[in-house]
Amino acid sequence: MANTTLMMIKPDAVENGYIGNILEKVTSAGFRIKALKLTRLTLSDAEHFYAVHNKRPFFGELVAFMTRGPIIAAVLEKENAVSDFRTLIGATNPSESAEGTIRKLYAKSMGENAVHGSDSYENAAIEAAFHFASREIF
Ligand code: FUP
Repeated sequence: MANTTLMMIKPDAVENGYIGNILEKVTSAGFRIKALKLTRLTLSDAEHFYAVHNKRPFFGELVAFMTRGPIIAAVLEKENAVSDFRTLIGATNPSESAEGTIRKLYAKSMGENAVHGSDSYENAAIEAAFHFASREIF
């Protein structure tokens, strides 16, 4: 699982019809799709996935948002996958994201920011195992 990262296309971007545009940006930037699915987080899934933020004031809103509709989960592979993907998606707050980044193009707010990207290879492996069985990763 070296050189991999875990992407989620969040409920806002799915609702707004951006799945295809975002996957096109991702593959054009040189990422190979190793695993991909449309799924929906349960409340306990979202609380577990974002447990690191569970004392933060925005936690309730974050969990409500992430469970309100389907998401895309994907495992992506590329050299420098974690940092290159975070560059491609842009800053957490889309108003601070660089021009041309996925969040600048497709997100409207910090709370609903279109995509997730792992922040380390260690977390990428944990997050990939959260979403996918090993037989679903190619
Ligand atoms: P990122 O790594 O860019 O996805 O951002 P974080 O892990 O810091 O935050 C995870 C999610 O929590 C963000 F995508 C949106 C939400 N969040 C807020 O709503 N408000 C904040 O102040 C920080 C994060």
